Amino acid sequence: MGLFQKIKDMFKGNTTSFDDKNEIPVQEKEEEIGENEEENVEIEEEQETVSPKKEVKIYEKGLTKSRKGFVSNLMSLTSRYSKVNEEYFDELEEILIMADIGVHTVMSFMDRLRDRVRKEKIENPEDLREIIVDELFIIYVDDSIMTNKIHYAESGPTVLLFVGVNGVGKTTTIAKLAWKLKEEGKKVLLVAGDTFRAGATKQLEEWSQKVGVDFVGKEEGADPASVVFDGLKKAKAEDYDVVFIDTAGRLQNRVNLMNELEKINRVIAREVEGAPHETLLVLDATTGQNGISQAKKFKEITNVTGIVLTKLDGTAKGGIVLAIKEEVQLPVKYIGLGERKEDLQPFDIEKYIYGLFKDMM
Ligand SMILES: Nc1nc2c(ncn2[C@@H]2O[C@H](COP(=O)(O)OP(=O)(O)OP(=O)(O)O)[C@@H](O)[C@H]2O)c(=O)[nH]1
Ligand SMILES: [Mg+2]
Repeated sequence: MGLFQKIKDMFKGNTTSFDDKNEIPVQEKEEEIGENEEENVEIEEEQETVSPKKEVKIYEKGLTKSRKGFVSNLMSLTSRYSKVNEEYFDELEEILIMADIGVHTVMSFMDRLRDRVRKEKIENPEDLREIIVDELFIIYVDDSIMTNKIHYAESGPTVLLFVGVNGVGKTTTIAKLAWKLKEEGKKVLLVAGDTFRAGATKQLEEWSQKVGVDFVGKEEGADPASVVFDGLKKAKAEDYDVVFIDTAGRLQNRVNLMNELEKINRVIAREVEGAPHETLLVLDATTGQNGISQAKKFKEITNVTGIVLTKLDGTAKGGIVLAIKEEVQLPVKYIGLGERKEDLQPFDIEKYIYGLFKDMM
């Protein structure tokens, strides 16, 4: 069975794989992280529990823009052509490139698709819908290296370092994930390693209060490595499970950024063996190819172990996940599908494909 069919069976009108017995009660209703709450009414009413079924809904809702953009272009292409021909292929190629999928991925995909069309003698574009989804994503699904699992320390605190350029969503991602882990019963500490931008430390402190976790920070302009040192000392002395380190996105130049990350990493490695356990690069999905080049640069200056792709709810393109896979070769571990704390989700390729292509299924 193809991937498309498998995912369709998993999610579409099939309640057995997501029945309510899997639901985990949330102790109490928390204050929402997001500000534009009117738009969220539909899901919010059902937010009493966090279940796989609700996670699928968050994917569906967060990918609405991409469905209306990328996927509806794809569907209209199928309905405009009665026969698969050269013009059809040209248009398909253009739609995929416009969807941020990345030129290399699109080219090799087009080759495979043409091959299948020839071999299987496919003439009707309708018959290509499933094949397109299968061929686009099969590499991702089959690749076990692309795990979304966070690497936790076997003993002592797990240290998660967050890096990325300014405005991509580092601080809010930390808040969302800190909330999630706290709800799972972990003792969480936030460390304000961004002492560069005015107000950055205060912003993280406010988040720590909102989501109900602890915080370590110093005054603006303090040495970030010394804040990290203080944070890790506290984490070890008071048995924290997870330490989140926020860093500055905006430094005068690349050399400064590199030096600062090196210094922070030295302190982390010295204080906690095997740390940082993850260095998560935060990318803004709405920046497309620019995000890809940020990832390449960060990979050169520090040991990035995974990607958090934010603001997927804000893009009509939806294909950047594939470009990251092809051009950056790092796993996407979390995705941001909106501004509420529940909207940060572990990246799951099957839910993602369903959220994107459900109208075709
Ligand atoms: N719609 C949407 N907005 C998001 C998401 N993630 C973050 N944002 C918004 O992006 C903006 C910037 O987020 P921050 O967390 O402050 O970004 P940052 O990387 O810490 O920025 P600097 O501290 O300036 O480097 C905020 O308004 C967030 O609410 C997401 O998944 N979806
Ligand atoms: Mg920040």
